Amino acid sequence: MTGSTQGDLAKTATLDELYPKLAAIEMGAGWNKPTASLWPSPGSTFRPFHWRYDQAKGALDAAGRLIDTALAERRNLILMNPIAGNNYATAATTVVAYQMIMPGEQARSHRHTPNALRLVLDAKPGAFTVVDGVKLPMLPGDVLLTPNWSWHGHGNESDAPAYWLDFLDVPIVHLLNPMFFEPYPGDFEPGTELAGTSPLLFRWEDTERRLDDAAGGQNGAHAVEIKLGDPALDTLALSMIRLTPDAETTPVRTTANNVYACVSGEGETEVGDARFAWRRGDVVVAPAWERHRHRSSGGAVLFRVSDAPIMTKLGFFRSE
Ligand code: 1HN
Repeated sequence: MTGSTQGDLAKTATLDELYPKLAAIEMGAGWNKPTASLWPSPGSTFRPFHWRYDQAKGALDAAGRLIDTALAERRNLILMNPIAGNNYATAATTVVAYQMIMPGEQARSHRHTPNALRLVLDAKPGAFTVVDGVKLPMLPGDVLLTPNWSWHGHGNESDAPAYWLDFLDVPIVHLLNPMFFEPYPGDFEPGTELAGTSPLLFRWEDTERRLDDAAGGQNGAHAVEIKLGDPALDTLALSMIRLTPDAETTPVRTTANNVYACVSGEGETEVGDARFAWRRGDVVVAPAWERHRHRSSGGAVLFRVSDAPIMTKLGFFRSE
Protein backbone atom coordinates (compact mmCIF):
# COMPACT_ATOMS: atom_id res chain seq x y z
CA MET A 1 0.00 0.00 0.00
CA THR A 2 1.26 3.49 -0.79
CA GLY A 3 0.51 6.38 1.52
CA SER A 4 -1.07 6.48 4.91
CA THR A 5 -3.39 3.86 6.37
CA GLN A 6 -7.06 4.42 7.00
CA GLY A 7 -6.36 4.93 10.69
CA ASP A 8 -3.53 7.46 10.07
CA LEU A 9 -5.74 9.45 7.74
CA ALA A 10 -8.68 9.40 10.14
CA LYS A 11 -6.55 10.85 12.95
CA THR A 12 -5.16 13.75 10.87
CA ALA A 13 -5.36 16.86 13.05
CA THR A 14 -5.27 19.75 10.55
CA LEU A 15 -6.04 20.42 6.90
CA ASP A 16 -2.41 21.43 6.34
CA GLU A 17 -1.40 17.93 7.40
CA LEU A 18 -4.16 16.32 5.38
CA TYR A 19 -3.20 17.82 1.98
CA PRO A 20 0.22 16.13 1.62
CA LYS A 21 -1.28 12.80 2.73
CA LEU A 22 -3.93 13.15 0.02
CA ALA A 23 -1.33 14.06 -2.60
CA ALA A 24 0.60 10.88 -1.77
CA ILE A 25 -2.45 8.75 -2.61
CA GLU A 26 -3.41 10.70 -5.76
CA MET A 27 -6.46 12.37 -4.25
CA GLY A 28 -7.26 16.06 -4.09
CA ALA A 29 -9.55 18.20 -1.98
CA GLY A 30 -12.58 18.99 -4.13
CA TRP A 31 -13.70 21.69 -1.71
CA ASN A 32 -10.73 23.93 -2.53
CA LYS A 33 -11.44 24.66 -6.19
CA PRO A 34 -15.10 24.22 -7.04
CA THR A 35 -14.73 26.70 -9.96
CA ALA A 36 -11.93 24.68 -11.56
CA SER A 37 -14.41 22.13 -12.84
CA LEU A 38 -17.67 24.03 -13.28
CA TRP A 39 -18.35 27.53 -14.61
CA PRO A 40 -21.46 29.40 -15.68
CA SER A 41 -20.93 29.42 -19.45
CA PRO A 42 -18.30 28.21 -21.96
CA GLY A 43 -14.97 29.84 -21.25
CA SER A 44 -13.24 28.50 -24.31
CA THR A 45 -9.51 28.19 -23.89
CA PHE A 46 -9.08 28.36 -27.66
CA ARG A 47 -8.54 31.74 -29.29
CA PRO A 48 -10.15 33.26 -32.34
CA PHE A 49 -7.41 33.29 -34.97
CA HIS A 50 -6.66 33.82 -38.68
CA TRP A 51 -4.19 31.96 -40.90
CA ARG A 52 -3.17 33.28 -44.33
CA TYR A 53 -2.94 31.17 -47.45
CA ASP A 54 -0.23 33.34 -49.06
CA GLN A 55 2.07 32.63 -46.12
CA ALA A 56 1.19 28.93 -46.09
CA LYS A 57 1.85 28.74 -49.83
CA GLY A 58 5.28 30.33 -49.40
CA ALA A 59 6.19 27.85 -46.67
CA LEU A 60 4.80 24.87 -48.62
CA ASP A 61 6.79 25.88 -51.71
CA ALA A 62 9.94 25.91 -49.55
CA ALA A 63 8.95 22.52 -48.10
CA GLY A 64 8.48 21.30 -51.69
CA ARG A 65 12.21 21.88 -52.24
CA LEU A 66 13.23 20.62 -48.84
CA ILE A 67 11.20 17.44 -48.26
CA ASP A 68 9.69 14.86 -50.55
CA THR A 69 6.72 12.54 -50.06
CA ALA A 70 9.01 9.58 -49.43
CA LEU A 71 10.37 11.42 -46.39
CA ALA A 72 7.08 12.96 -45.29
CA GLU A 73 3.90 10.91 -45.31
CA ARG A 74 2.15 14.26 -45.85
CA ARG A 75 3.68 17.64 -46.76
CA ASN A 76 1.42 19.76 -44.62
CA LEU A 77 1.34 22.65 -42.19
CA ILE A 78 -0.73 22.27 -39.03
CA LEU A 79 -2.72 25.36 -38.01
CA MET A 80 -2.02 25.50 -34.29
CA ASN A 81 -4.26 27.60 -32.10
CA PRO A 82 -1.95 30.06 -30.26
CA ILE A 83 -2.84 29.12 -26.71
CA ALA A 84 -0.37 28.08 -24.04
CA GLY A 85 0.68 24.46 -24.25
CA ASN A 86 -0.99 23.71 -27.60
CA ASN A 87 1.10 22.43 -30.47
CA TYR A 88 -1.58 20.74 -32.53
CA ALA A 89 -5.28 21.56 -32.36
CA THR A 90 -6.86 24.40 -34.37
CA ALA A 91 -10.02 24.28 -32.24
CA ALA A 92 -10.97 22.04 -29.31
CA THR A 93 -12.18 19.21 -31.55
CA THR A 94 -10.61 19.99 -34.90
CA VAL A 95 -7.25 20.24 -36.59
CA VAL A 96 -6.76 22.03 -39.90
CA ALA A 97 -3.72 21.82 -42.18
CA TYR A 98 -2.54 23.24 -45.50
CA GLN A 99 -1.16 20.52 -47.75
CA MET A 100 0.73 20.56 -51.05
CA ILE A 101 1.69 17.82 -53.48
CA MET A 102 4.07 18.39 -56.39
CA PRO A 103 3.61 17.26 -59.98
CA GLY A 104 4.40 13.56 -60.35
CA GLU A 105 4.32 12.87 -56.61
CA GLN A 106 2.30 10.35 -54.64
CA ALA A 107 1.52 10.70 -50.92
CA ARG A 108 1.22 7.09 -49.75
CA SER A 109 -2.10 5.66 -48.64
CA HIS A 110 -3.15 5.04 -45.07
CA ARG A 111 -6.28 4.86 -42.94
CA HIS A 112 -7.13 6.07 -39.49
CA THR A 113 -10.14 6.40 -37.22
CA PRO A 114 -10.16 10.21 -37.33
CA ASN A 115 -12.57 11.52 -39.97
CA ALA A 116 -11.02 13.82 -42.54
CA LEU A 117 -12.03 16.04 -45.41
CA ARG A 118 -10.30 18.36 -47.85
CA LEU A 119 -11.18 21.66 -49.50
CA VAL A 120 -9.17 22.08 -52.71
CA LEU A 121 -7.59 25.53 -53.10
CA ASP A 122 -5.39 25.36 -56.22
CA ALA A 123 -5.08 22.31 -58.45
CA LYS A 124 -5.06 21.52 -62.14
CA PRO A 125 -6.81 18.53 -63.72
CA GLY A 126 -4.70 15.49 -62.80
CA ALA A 127 -4.60 16.04 -59.01
CA PHE A 128 -6.55 13.34 -57.16
CA THR A 129 -7.17 11.44 -53.94
CA VAL A 130 -7.76 7.69 -54.05
CA VAL A 131 -10.38 6.80 -51.43
CA ASP A 132 -11.08 3.09 -50.91
CA GLY A 133 -9.90 2.28 -54.43
CA VAL A 134 -11.70 5.09 -56.26
CA LYS A 135 -9.79 7.98 -57.83
CA LEU A 136 -11.54 11.22 -56.90
CA PRO A 137 -10.49 14.26 -58.94
CA MET A 138 -9.44 17.42 -57.06
CA LEU A 139 -10.28 20.80 -58.54
CA PRO A 140 -10.54 24.19 -56.80
CA GLY A 141 -13.65 24.46 -54.60
CA ASP A 142 -14.15 20.68 -54.50
CA VAL A 143 -14.69 19.03 -51.11
CA LEU A 144 -13.60 15.40 -50.61
CA LEU A 145 -14.45 13.18 -47.66
CA THR A 146 -12.29 10.44 -46.16
CA PRO A 147 -14.46 9.09 -43.34
CA ASN A 148 -13.29 7.02 -40.37
CA TRP A 149 -11.15 4.04 -41.51
CA SER A 150 -11.27 4.75 -45.26
CA TRP A 151 -8.02 4.25 -47.18
CA HIS A 152 -6.71 7.45 -48.74
CA GLY A 153 -3.65 8.56 -50.67
CA HIS A 154 -3.02 11.62 -52.82
CA GLY A 155 -1.48 11.93 -56.28
CA ASN A 156 -0.72 14.62 -58.81
CA GLU A 157 -0.45 13.85 -62.53
CA SER A 158 -0.79 17.52 -63.53
CA ASP A 159 2.08 19.90 -64.28
CA ALA A 160 1.38 22.20 -61.31
CA PRO A 161 1.57 21.80 -57.54
CA ALA A 162 -1.82 21.11 -55.91
CA TYR A 163 -2.76 22.86 -52.65
CA TRP A 164 -5.64 22.12 -50.34
CA LEU A 165 -6.89 22.38 -46.76
CA ASP A 166 -7.31 19.25 -44.58
CA PHE A 167 -9.83 19.21 -41.71
CA LEU A 168 -9.80 16.35 -39.21
CA ASP A 169 -11.42 15.49 -35.87
CA VAL A 170 -8.11 14.22 -34.42
CA PRO A 171 -8.35 16.23 -31.15
CA ILE A 172 -11.65 14.53 -30.27
CA VAL A 173 -10.07 11.14 -31.03
CA HIS A 174 -7.14 12.12 -28.77
CA LEU A 175 -9.58 13.01 -25.98
CA LEU A 176 -11.75 9.89 -26.27
CA ASN A 177 -8.82 7.67 -27.30
CA PRO A 178 -10.20 5.39 -30.06
CA MET A 179 -7.14 6.01 -32.25
CA PHE A 180 -6.21 3.41 -34.84
CA PHE A 181 -3.85 4.01 -37.76
CA GLU A 182 -2.63 1.68 -40.49
CA PRO A 183 -0.30 2.25 -43.45
CA TYR A 184 -1.53 0.78 -46.74
CA PRO A 185 0.21 -2.52 -47.52
CA GLY A 186 2.25 -1.69 -50.62
CA ASP A 187 2.46 2.09 -50.14
CA PHE A 188 -0.01 3.55 -52.63
CA GLU A 189 -3.50 2.17 -53.17
CA PRO A 190 -4.32 2.01 -56.88
CA GLY A 191 -7.58 3.65 -57.91
CA THR A 192 -10.15 3.09 -60.62
CA GLU A 193 -11.46 6.17 -62.43
CA LEU A 194 -14.59 7.62 -60.88
CA ALA A 195 -17.62 6.88 -63.03
CA GLY A 196 -20.33 9.47 -62.39
CA THR A 197 -20.76 10.75 -58.86
CA SER A 198 -19.51 9.75 -55.41
CA PRO A 199 -21.02 10.54 -52.00
CA LEU A 200 -17.45 11.38 -50.96
CA LEU A 201 -17.03 14.17 -53.52
CA PHE A 202 -18.81 17.53 -53.62
CA ARG A 203 -17.75 19.14 -56.88
CA TRP A 204 -17.52 22.91 -56.98
CA GLU A 205 -19.64 23.07 -60.15
CA ASP A 206 -22.52 21.34 -58.32
CA THR A 207 -22.05 23.47 -55.19
CA GLU A 208 -22.06 26.66 -57.27
CA ARG A 209 -25.29 25.65 -59.02
CA ARG A 210 -26.92 24.88 -55.67
CA LEU A 211 -25.82 28.29 -54.33
CA ASP A 212 -27.28 30.00 -57.41
CA ASP A 213 -30.61 28.16 -56.95
CA ALA A 214 -30.71 28.95 -53.23
CA ALA A 215 -30.00 32.63 -53.87
CA GLY A 216 -32.88 32.78 -56.33
CA GLY A 217 -35.28 31.75 -53.59
CA GLN A 218 -34.05 34.17 -50.96
CA ASN A 219 -34.32 37.67 -52.40
CA GLY A 220 -32.86 40.33 -50.21
CA ALA A 221 -30.98 37.93 -47.92
CA HIS A 222 -27.31 38.78 -47.56
CA ALA A 223 -26.10 35.25 -47.13
CA VAL A 224 -27.23 31.86 -48.33
CA GLU A 225 -25.94 28.67 -46.81
CA ILE A 226 -26.19 25.18 -48.27
CA LYS A 227 -25.22 21.95 -46.54
CA LEU A 228 -22.77 19.47 -48.02
CA GLY A 229 -24.05 16.15 -46.66
CA ASP A 230 -26.38 15.87 -43.68
CA PRO A 231 -24.02 15.81 -41.89
CA ALA A 232 -21.08 14.98 -44.16
CA LEU A 233 -19.25 13.06 -41.42
CA ASP A 234 -20.26 11.62 -38.03
CA THR A 235 -18.44 14.42 -36.24
CA LEU A 236 -18.32 17.32 -38.69
CA ALA A 237 -20.99 19.23 -40.59
CA LEU A 238 -20.04 21.11 -43.76
CA SER A 239 -21.64 24.00 -45.56
CA MET A 240 -20.95 26.67 -48.14
CA ILE A 241 -22.01 30.23 -47.40
CA ARG A 242 -22.35 32.80 -50.15
CA LEU A 243 -22.14 36.38 -48.93
CA THR A 244 -23.71 38.72 -51.48
CA PRO A 245 -22.03 42.13 -52.02
CA ASP A 246 -22.37 44.36 -48.92
CA ALA A 247 -23.42 41.37 -46.84
CA GLU A 248 -23.29 41.55 -43.07
CA THR A 249 -24.46 38.45 -41.24
CA THR A 250 -26.30 38.42 -37.91
CA PRO A 251 -23.93 37.75 -35.00
CA VAL A 252 -24.27 34.19 -33.69
CA ARG A 253 -22.67 32.15 -30.99
CA THR A 254 -23.01 28.43 -30.49
CA THR A 255 -21.43 25.71 -28.39
CA ALA A 256 -20.11 24.28 -31.66
CA ASN A 257 -16.62 25.15 -32.87
CA ASN A 258 -16.62 26.70 -36.34
CA VAL A 259 -13.77 26.93 -38.82
CA TYR A 260 -14.24 29.08 -41.93
CA ALA A 261 -12.15 28.94 -45.09
CA CYS A 262 -12.54 31.46 -47.89
CA VAL A 263 -13.30 29.80 -51.25
CA SER A 264 -13.56 33.05 -53.22
CA GLY A 265 -13.75 36.81 -52.72
CA GLU A 266 -12.68 38.84 -49.71
CA GLY A 267 -14.23 40.04 -46.50
CA GLU A 268 -13.84 40.17 -42.78
CA THR A 269 -15.03 38.24 -39.77
CA GLU A 270 -15.48 39.58 -36.27
CA VAL A 271 -14.98 36.90 -33.63
CA GLY A 272 -15.42 38.17 -30.07
CA ASP A 273 -13.17 41.23 -29.89
CA ALA A 274 -11.01 40.19 -32.83
CA ARG A 275 -11.48 41.24 -36.45
CA PHE A 276 -9.86 39.36 -39.33
CA ALA A 277 -9.66 40.58 -42.93
CA TRP A 278 -9.48 37.45 -45.09
CA ARG A 279 -9.10 36.48 -48.72
CA ARG A 280 -9.18 33.31 -50.80
CA GLY A 281 -7.63 30.31 -49.06
CA ASP A 282 -7.44 31.96 -45.62
CA VAL A 283 -8.77 30.22 -42.51
CA VAL A 284 -10.52 31.77 -39.50
CA VAL A 285 -11.48 29.87 -36.36
CA ALA A 286 -14.44 30.88 -34.19
CA PRO A 287 -14.13 28.75 -31.04
CA ALA A 288 -17.20 27.65 -29.11
CA TRP A 289 -19.39 30.41 -27.69
CA GLU A 290 -17.44 33.23 -29.39
CA ARG A 291 -19.99 35.56 -31.01
CA HIS A 292 -19.10 36.05 -34.66
CA ARG A 293 -20.32 37.65 -37.89
CA HIS A 294 -19.07 38.00 -41.46
CA ARG A 295 -18.97 40.99 -43.79
CA SER A 296 -18.07 41.29 -47.43
CA SER A 297 -18.32 44.39 -49.59
CA GLY A 298 -17.58 42.64 -52.87
CA GLY A 299 -19.17 39.26 -52.11
CA ALA A 300 -17.48 36.01 -51.13
CA VAL A 301 -17.95 32.30 -50.57
CA LEU A 302 -16.99 30.77 -47.22
CA PHE A 303 -16.68 27.08 -46.45
CA ARG A 304 -17.79 26.22 -42.93
CA VAL A 305 -16.68 23.18 -40.92
CA SER A 306 -18.59 22.78 -37.66
CA ASP A 307 -18.46 20.16 -34.92
CA ALA A 308 -22.20 20.65 -34.26
CA PRO A 309 -22.89 16.91 -34.91
CA ILE A 310 -20.77 16.04 -31.85
CA MET A 311 -22.51 18.63 -29.68
CA THR A 312 -25.96 17.60 -30.91
CA LYS A 313 -25.39 13.88 -30.37
CA LEU A 314 -24.19 14.51 -26.84
CA GLY A 315 -26.99 16.94 -26.00
CA PHE A 316 -24.61 19.91 -25.67
CA PHE A 317 -25.69 21.98 -28.66
CA ARG A 318 -26.89 25.51 -27.88
CA SER A 319 -27.08 28.50 -30.16
CA GLU A 320 -28.12 32.14 -29.84
C1 1HN B 1 -3.68 13.21 -42.61
O1 1HN B 1 -3.75 11.87 -42.60
C2 1HN B 1 -3.76 13.89 -43.83
O2 1HN B 1 -4.17 11.96 -45.12
C3 1HN B 1 -3.70 15.27 -43.83
O3 1HN B 1 -3.77 13.81 -46.15
C4 1HN B 1 -3.55 15.99 -42.66
C5 1HN B 1 -3.30 16.06 -40.26
C6 1HN B 1 -3.21 15.40 -39.07
C7 1HN B 1 -3.26 14.02 -39.02
C8 1HN B 1 -3.41 13.27 -40.17
C9 1HN B 1 -3.92 13.16 -45.13
C10 1HN B 1 -3.46 15.33 -41.44
C11 1HN B 1 -3.52 13.92 -41.40
